[in-house]
Amino acid sequence: MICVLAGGVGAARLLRGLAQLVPPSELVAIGNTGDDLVLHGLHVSPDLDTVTYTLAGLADEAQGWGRREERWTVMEELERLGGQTWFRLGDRDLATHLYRTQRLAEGATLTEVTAELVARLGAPLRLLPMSDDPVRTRLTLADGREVAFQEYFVALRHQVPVRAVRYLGAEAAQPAPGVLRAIAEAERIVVAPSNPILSIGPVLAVPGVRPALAARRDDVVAVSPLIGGRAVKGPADRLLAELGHDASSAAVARFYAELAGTLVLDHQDRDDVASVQAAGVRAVLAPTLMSDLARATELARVVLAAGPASV
Ligand code: GDP
Ligand code: FO1
Ligand code: CA
Repeated sequence: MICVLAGGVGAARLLRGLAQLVPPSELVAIGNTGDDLVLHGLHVSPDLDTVTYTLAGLADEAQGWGRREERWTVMEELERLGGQTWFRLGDRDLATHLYRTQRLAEGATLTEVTAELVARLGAPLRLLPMSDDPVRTRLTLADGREVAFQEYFVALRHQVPVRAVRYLGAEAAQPAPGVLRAIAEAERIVVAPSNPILSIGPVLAVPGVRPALAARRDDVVAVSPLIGGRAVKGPADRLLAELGHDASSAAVARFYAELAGTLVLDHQDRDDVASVQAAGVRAVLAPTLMSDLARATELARVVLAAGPASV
């Protein structure tokens, strides 16, 4: 079994490659829920949905979120009413949030609802939310104001400097059923090339996850989300710099050094190899840009072969 710590797009791309090589029952992703929000009374889980839609072949991959062949009837009418339309929920996507919210109201756990959505939409993996308890990523801006994740990411278009990040609720959260067992039993644990602070940070903040990974450090392979010191998309490079790390794959290695024995980094970052090794992390160079399924599958192969024992 292969276990993947997952955010949104960066994780979804690698998981699609892994799904070409690993049967669905043997591919387990632990998904970030720090991005979750309640809007119009609906529970929205953007990263869980990005993974589910991408693996089911239903994602709008150009946009990076939501469904392809989407329609916007509800948002258009809501706009006419003067309702909240800053966070756009397409008609097809809305069905997911209606379903999730209703099942949660009936007493189902997020773990159960996520498994139902994955099965019904036909995504070839097991997807576990990191926790069934609420954990919410919050950012303190340079001006001292604290905002919720989606206010930073969508309303402010992540164009504002950040002074600090915290994961509200994390201390009191329990790992979802199956999370610690997946980490303990996996042949290989992969930290996806997701935003270390905004996507992987919340997963690591759930009590028990860090020690479980540290105990498997030799079998943990992280993939750097930076290529040539820059994020492929989104604010990962800027955030790392603002929070006192470098914007480099070497800094990503240091960030994960206690948990990951190996870092896969792009050939463009070959000058970082010595610094990665100085952090006590094995460095594996590979092409890491997953611009299509073939390239994602090649990177998935590298990830399975990296580390002390290939799987
Ligand atoms: P989000 O939750 O949708 O923002 O997505 P993630 O946190 O999972 O992924 C965002 C990160 O993925 C960014 O830092 C990107 O640099 C990284 N990323 C996206 N595509 C690729 C890729 O093809 N290769 C690598 N190495 N990183 C990628
Ligand atoms: N991102 C945006 O930039 N604008 C949106 O209107 C928006 C809506 C949206 C709806 C459902 C969903 O699952 C994701 C959505 N996202 C939107 C992406 C969301 O902000 C993600 O959390 C980011 O990609 C970061 O992970
Ligand atoms: Ca995310």
